[in-house]
Amino acid sequence: MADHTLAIVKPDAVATGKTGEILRRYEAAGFRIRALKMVQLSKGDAERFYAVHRERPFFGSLTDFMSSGPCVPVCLEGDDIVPRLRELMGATDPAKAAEGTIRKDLAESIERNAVHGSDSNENAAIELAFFFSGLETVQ
Ligand code: FUP
Repeated sequence: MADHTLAIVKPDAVATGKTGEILRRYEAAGFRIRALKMVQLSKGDAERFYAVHRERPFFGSLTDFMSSGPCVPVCLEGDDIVPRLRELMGATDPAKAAEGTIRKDLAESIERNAVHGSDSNENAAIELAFFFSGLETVQ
């Protein structure tokens, strides 16, 4: 069975009109879109989503940014989708991201870094459930 992961087009990329280009790259890589919507997180939503980073110095700034405007969460499906999406995204810091990756080409900074992708199958399941009900996800 194919794997699933959560991608997010973050508020910086939505605000600067890069949503379509990022979705195009997912499809060009052969990933199947199984759910998609636009939402604006509250500060509390962003704090719950990034709870693992609660003790980090950037937590307040990160959650302000993630709740600053609409974002586009996406359920992607494909074999080995978790590591394949991470590769397509590039390193967290766009200055360190490989040529041709989404973050290298489209991200502004380590915080405003255009996209999210789950880092394990376990976290993918948790993060997909945060944004999507079973009804919103096609089989
Ligand atoms: P990633 O999995 O690549 O999104 O990176 P992390 O899970 O390590 O970090 C989650 C988010 O925290 C990043 F997307 C951006 C933010 N962050 C910062 O703002 N500053 C840092 O030094 C590290 C991460």
